[in-house]
Amino acid sequence: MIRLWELQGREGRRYSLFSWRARLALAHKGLDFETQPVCLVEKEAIAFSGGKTVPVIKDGTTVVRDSWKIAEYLESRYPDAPSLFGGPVGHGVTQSFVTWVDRTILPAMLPVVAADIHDRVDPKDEVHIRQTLVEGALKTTLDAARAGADAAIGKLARAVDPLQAALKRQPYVSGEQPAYADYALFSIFQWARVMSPRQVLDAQSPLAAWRERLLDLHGGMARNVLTA
Ligand SMILES: N[C@@H](CCC(=O)N[C@@H](CS)C(=O)NCC(=O)O)C(=O)O
Repeated sequence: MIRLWELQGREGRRYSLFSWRARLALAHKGLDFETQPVCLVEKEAIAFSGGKTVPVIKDGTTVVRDSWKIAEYLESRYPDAPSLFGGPVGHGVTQSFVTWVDRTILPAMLPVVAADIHDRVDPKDEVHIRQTLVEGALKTTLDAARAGADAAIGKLARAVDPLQAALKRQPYVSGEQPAYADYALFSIFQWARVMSPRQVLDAQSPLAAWRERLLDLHGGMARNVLTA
């Protein structure tokens, strides 16, 4: 059985966005896995991986760290299971898309949810989150992040606008069926859903309808979790 190390927040919330990518990639491949929750400050729990971030997977004796490397590993190790990329061109385009998500959509979502994340992480991780996400990445204080969260939703809406247009034409980012590009984008919205009570998307929009389709996939594995 494959094992996945991921983060655990208050009341057992599973909020690591990069781990959601690994979870959905494993489910897409039809692989059984068990999860091993860890706190951000418990680095010794993942020291065997040679790094300090989750997700990490262990498949037999093979250890893979980093969500993109995990997707590439699963695609090459399990070639007969449904494809995450759809061939070499899809592999390349997906990598470009994931980079755009990480450099545009993730930074647009962060000011919306940072204070809410702080409030729902394991108490042991509160200082780490404040120092890394709020004071480090956002270069602000927790109070200012909280006060500015709603205003940041407008900027997020502008950042995701190209996706609203694309998803009017096809049901998934990857076309007629979901694949890894969908999971990478969805992970940002799942991060928000698990940790923040804010409505981050216009409920009538194509992107909100797409998020509902993603929540239904793989037996509703992303829908049926503890949320904010
Ligand atoms: N590029 C990495 C990024 C992973 C990452 O940043 N994970 C976060 C949790 S979502 C983490 O473990 N951070 C460790 C820390 O903040 O100390 C990947 O795609 O797996």
